[in-house]
Amino acid sequence: MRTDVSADSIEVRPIYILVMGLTGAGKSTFISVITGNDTIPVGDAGTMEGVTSEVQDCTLDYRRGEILYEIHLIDSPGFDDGCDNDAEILSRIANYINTTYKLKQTLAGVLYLHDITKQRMGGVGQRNLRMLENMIGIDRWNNCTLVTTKWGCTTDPKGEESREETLRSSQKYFGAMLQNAQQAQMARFDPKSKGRALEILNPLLGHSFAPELSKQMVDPKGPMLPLGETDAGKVVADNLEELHRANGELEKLEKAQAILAQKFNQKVFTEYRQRKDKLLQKHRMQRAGRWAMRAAIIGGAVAASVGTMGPGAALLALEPGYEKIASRQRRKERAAIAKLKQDYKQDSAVATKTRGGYNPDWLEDRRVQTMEDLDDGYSLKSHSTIDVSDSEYSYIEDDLLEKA
Ligand SMILES: Nc1nc2c(ncn2[C@@H]2O[C@H](COP(=O)(O)OP(=O)(O)OP(=O)(O)O)[C@@H](O)[C@H]2O)c(=O)[nH]1
Ligand SMILES: [Mg+2]
Repeated sequence: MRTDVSADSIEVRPIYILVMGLTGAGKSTFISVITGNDTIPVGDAGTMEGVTSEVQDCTLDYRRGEILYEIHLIDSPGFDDGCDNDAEILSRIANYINTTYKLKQTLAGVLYLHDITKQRMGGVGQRNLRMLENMIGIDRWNNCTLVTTKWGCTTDPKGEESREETLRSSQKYFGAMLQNAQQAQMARFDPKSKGRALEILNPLLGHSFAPELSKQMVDPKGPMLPLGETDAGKVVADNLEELHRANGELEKLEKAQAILAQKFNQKVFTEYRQRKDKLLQKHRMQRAGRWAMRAAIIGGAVAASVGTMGPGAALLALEPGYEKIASRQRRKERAAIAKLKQDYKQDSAVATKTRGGYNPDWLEDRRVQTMEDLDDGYSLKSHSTIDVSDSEYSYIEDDLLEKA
């Protein structure tokens, strides 16, 4: 079914998919299963270890026809019952998606994970859903997939089915998003099947949208609101006031209010982007210099030995001494990028008064698109590769080709 595709004709397309949900819903598990990356920590129910506290980016290369999707799955910290930190979690997610938006990177979709074994969805779950709805924006809900997890983990399969039906039909739960003109999708996650997990991602691959939260916070044509005045932020802010009235914990309230008062810090963003561009330009020139040097070495060696050794001489001609220098230079370049990222994280944490700061992944150079570029010192971290043509997932591609 599959036709051969040459390396030249493949287009690399980086896209971002945000994974959200309450703590323990299975976000990290989903990402670990789909990327095959078993180093991602997942929660241990007993000890609370493995809880994700920072926004994290895990990349999966997924080829469909002539497009190589570089899918960035963004693992986010889960909202939980202690609502004191709702503001902090929302601000970390906001910082990530706002940066993605500012860099014109493609946000393809949001997966919202929900644990089907939960007997009921309490206040925190419902608040989280309202925040999600407002964060995306009503006319963009088709970019969201509501994914239920932990199927078969109770002794009552009928109960699981009936909870799914309640989620689907009630306006309090998923109903609003599913019965909208731009409707969200619903899916089930099975950790035993990577193939089916990929099918959850498939419909989102061609999407690209601007979340309402970023339109309200960072779009220069928009109102440039602080977090707490955006529609999503208001859900948190209103709840904080209620909490305060109920148990009057002033210190926590003030901390959360400070976070909600935060605006996207344009100054730090612009300054670091300029510094990054300068650094990468320098590295690109060094890289060009390295290749020129190699060409010179090969040229000289070929001229000297091709007569005696034949045309294969070029392959033997790379000067090992020079490669040591080149590799030292590449190491220095990597260290400089790592330092810049670290500084950015720290400075943005100070500027926005949040723990963690902005996710430094925007410093990765999206213009680096070929394997040669990657080999030559630019790091795109934690890559997992699935070539659908060579694996058990090939049926997905066949299926799509049939539909095309
Ligand atoms: N059987 C089964 N277990 C699951 C499934 N999804 C998650 N788990 C388990 O549920 C626990 C919590 O999963 P995590 O992936 O850490 O949840 P999370 O959403 O990342 O949680 P936070 O990082 O705290 O926000 C882990 O022990 C997982 O092994 C599922 O679909 N089936
Ligand atoms: Mg997690």
